[in-house]
Amino acid sequence: MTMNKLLLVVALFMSMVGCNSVKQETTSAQVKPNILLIYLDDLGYGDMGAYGAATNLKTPNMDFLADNGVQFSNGYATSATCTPSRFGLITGTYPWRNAKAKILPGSAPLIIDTEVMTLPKMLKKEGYATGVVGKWHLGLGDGNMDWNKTIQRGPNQIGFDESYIMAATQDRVPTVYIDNGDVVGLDLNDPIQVNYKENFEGEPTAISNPELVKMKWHHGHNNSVVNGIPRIGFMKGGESAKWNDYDMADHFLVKAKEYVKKHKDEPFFLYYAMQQPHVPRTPHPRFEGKSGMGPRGDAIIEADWCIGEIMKTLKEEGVLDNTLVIFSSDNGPVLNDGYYDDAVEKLGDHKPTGVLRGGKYSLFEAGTRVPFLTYWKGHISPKKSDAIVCQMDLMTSIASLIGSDVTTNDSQNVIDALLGTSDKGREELVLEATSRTAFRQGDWLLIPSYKGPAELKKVAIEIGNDPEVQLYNIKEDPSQQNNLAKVHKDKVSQMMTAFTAIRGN
Ligand code: NG6
Ligand code: CA
Repeated sequence: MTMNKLLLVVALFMSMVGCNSVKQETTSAQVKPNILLIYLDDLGYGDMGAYGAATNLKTPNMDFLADNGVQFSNGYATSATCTPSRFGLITGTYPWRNAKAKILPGSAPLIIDTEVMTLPKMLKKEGYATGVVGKWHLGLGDGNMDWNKTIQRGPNQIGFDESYIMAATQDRVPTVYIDNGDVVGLDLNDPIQVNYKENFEGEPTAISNPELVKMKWHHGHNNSVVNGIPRIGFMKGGESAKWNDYDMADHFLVKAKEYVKKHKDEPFFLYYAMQQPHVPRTPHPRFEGKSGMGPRGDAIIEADWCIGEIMKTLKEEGVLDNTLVIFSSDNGPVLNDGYYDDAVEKLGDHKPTGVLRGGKYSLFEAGTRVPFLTYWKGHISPKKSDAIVCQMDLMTSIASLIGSDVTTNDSQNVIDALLGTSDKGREELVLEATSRTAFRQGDWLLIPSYKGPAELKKVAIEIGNDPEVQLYNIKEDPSQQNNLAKVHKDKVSQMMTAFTAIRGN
């Protein structure tokens, strides 16, 4: 080789290396976006403007994400109740595989094995800062919980570097915030005790002391009374640590904003698990009357405002175009979930389930089909997508986006659908509701025969039980009015086989 040729080869090599490193830099900058997962509690398929909410239920910030991102019409939670849905979201595994993934009391131990891979662990492995702010409801501790010591098993042991949470739900004790395992504002001279079986001697309850109750209970919710709101479970002590229900949204928002500010210079994952519009609905007084639908509507408007604020923070901190925002809800809607709060009386013509049948707790579509949005400024083009996607898929999908090979048997890679570059989502999905399962395949939904009441009377929701097998074409019949099981017997048996193959029984 002549000197000139050698120089040329070296120059070419250098330029290739140079190019490559530049390219790599850009690519790695592009493929490690921050992830902001905004997760509501009991927001229904029809509970926001872009999904057809009544016009007085104004949700401009949620609608912004829908109008400028991908709005899914077939986005699913894994379950029609909270704990199992969150289990699916965090572990990428069907919740019905874990017998403990049921609505948990506030005293339940952590139901996620600290050894298994999780969404936050996968992100941590890829260099992300990981944080959760808001509702947890996946259990804490090991069954012998002492709330007065640092909690040893919780979000920080399954992949979150930082956590600021409530243990279970707003209607369950203990009614305190927990900051990285420590109860916030606790006075150790007034220790907290929690019991879900029996009351502590001499402590008032909603039954013994009805005069303490400001928000009346309809069913359940008649144990300890905190801030005039009767709860599920008994709690003693911890007076200085008790939260203010009406400040809760503001409180979590401050924590979420602080998290973004603290981690804006590194890739971060923030799981912002909002408490609205789950009961007890306690929007801050400045939102009172805003929806004309009572506290449930006002709480949704409050949640929408919070979303606007966190989006503003992303912008102000200069990370908006490097943040993939994912928005969804843990299960479908319910009106009366145990308190008299006008949710039924003031509903007007609003339809929380949209066109869908059922609601929270239901195997019908409104149990698990929820608003599902992705937004990433400059990277996602606005689109309406009919692809079937499930929250459980976030683990494998985000892994593939950021160059991790983590996956699970159940979590599928639907990243192209999530980014709006493909219309192809899942082919099949098993749906769960209060320990029963149904099967979606393409446009079809199969609900096996289940004994038990057709309707949960107290919440006035049809939960999908029928001694007859049910088969619906939910593309043509989204409201599930025509059971076609007798007409399409072959379809039933073909789907039953595929369903059983996944369920394993
Ligand atoms: C139910 C509660 C309901 C709600 C739900 C959990 C009663 C009678 N009902 O048991 O109010 O707390 O559990 O909701 O206690 S979830 O969204 O967290 O799954
Ligand atoms: Ca819920």
